Amino acid sequence: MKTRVTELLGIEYPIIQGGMAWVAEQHLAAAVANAGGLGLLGGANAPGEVVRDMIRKCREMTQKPFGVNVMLMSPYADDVAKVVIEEGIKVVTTGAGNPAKYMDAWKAAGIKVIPVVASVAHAKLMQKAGADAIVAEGTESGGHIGEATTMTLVPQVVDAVDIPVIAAGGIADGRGMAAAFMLGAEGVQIGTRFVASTEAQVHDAYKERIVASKDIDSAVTGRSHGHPVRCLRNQMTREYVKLEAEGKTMEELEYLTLGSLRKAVQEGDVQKGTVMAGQIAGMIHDIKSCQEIITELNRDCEALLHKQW
Ligand code: TUI
Repeated sequence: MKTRVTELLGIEYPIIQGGMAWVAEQHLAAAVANAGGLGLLGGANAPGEVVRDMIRKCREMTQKPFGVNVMLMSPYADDVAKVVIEEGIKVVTTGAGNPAKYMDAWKAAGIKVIPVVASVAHAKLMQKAGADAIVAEGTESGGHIGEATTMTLVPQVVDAVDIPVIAAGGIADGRGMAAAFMLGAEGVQIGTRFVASTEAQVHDAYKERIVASKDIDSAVTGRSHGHPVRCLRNQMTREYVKLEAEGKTMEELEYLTLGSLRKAVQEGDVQKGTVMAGQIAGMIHDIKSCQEIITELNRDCEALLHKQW
């Protein structure tokens, strides 16, 4: 499947791995890259030097292209924005904000810039600012989310911009990928399916929580203070949502989520930790290699796109 996205990124399949905080490190990004997709390292809240180290380690694990996701709410976003240039990274995706202030420097360094957006207005703004492509991320996604669903957001963004659109949120198999193409996307960004992969350096308890989850097992914390985050229901989300309903402020609730993603990813505390995952977790029943995931996605997507109805 050749699209403007495979051309732009020099990859075999139009599949991008999400730049997930604490999850998208060198083992996962290199495995996705080696399987023909675009691997991404997640800058998350890490200092620039930590990201530099991940980039160098990833280079030792793959000859294929990979990128870095710059999480714009990070206190280290400015540092990470510089590190990607210094390290000669060719693709940057951004999340949780507006990357306009970095755009000129990144473009001058020959970086392909792909902002992740959750609205048509932000997509248009990003095209105007010089973005090379856009990830339109629906509210089905895990982590920090917007309001629109993938089904409604993707075609509206496709109509609003000329640059290629990559669909994200709720995609984990060939059916979802084919559906995204039907909506006009030229690539897909996939997160949760890659968390439940053999290569992801994520505690087994986290992967098993995804495998065990059902369709309505996710919850959104932080809606009341404008920072909605989707994760799998547990002791933490129950407590959080209850206190939110009682009108507690973001500051008063912070103790519940401080370091909680790391606690879930690294220590496997899936009760008190934050188990970020998308709504499609309910459809994931096994842990597979990135190679298997990517091969099956493409095979099943292509079969559907060629099917005679
Ligand atoms: O960024 C994401 N997903 C994330 S970031 C993250 S780390 C985190 N952890 C705890 C709390 C908050 C963040 C976990 N998951 N996805 C991309 C995305 N970007 N989704 C929504 C947006 C977005 C939202 C508002 C992009 C832009 C925006 O505003 C634009 C503006 O002009 O500021």
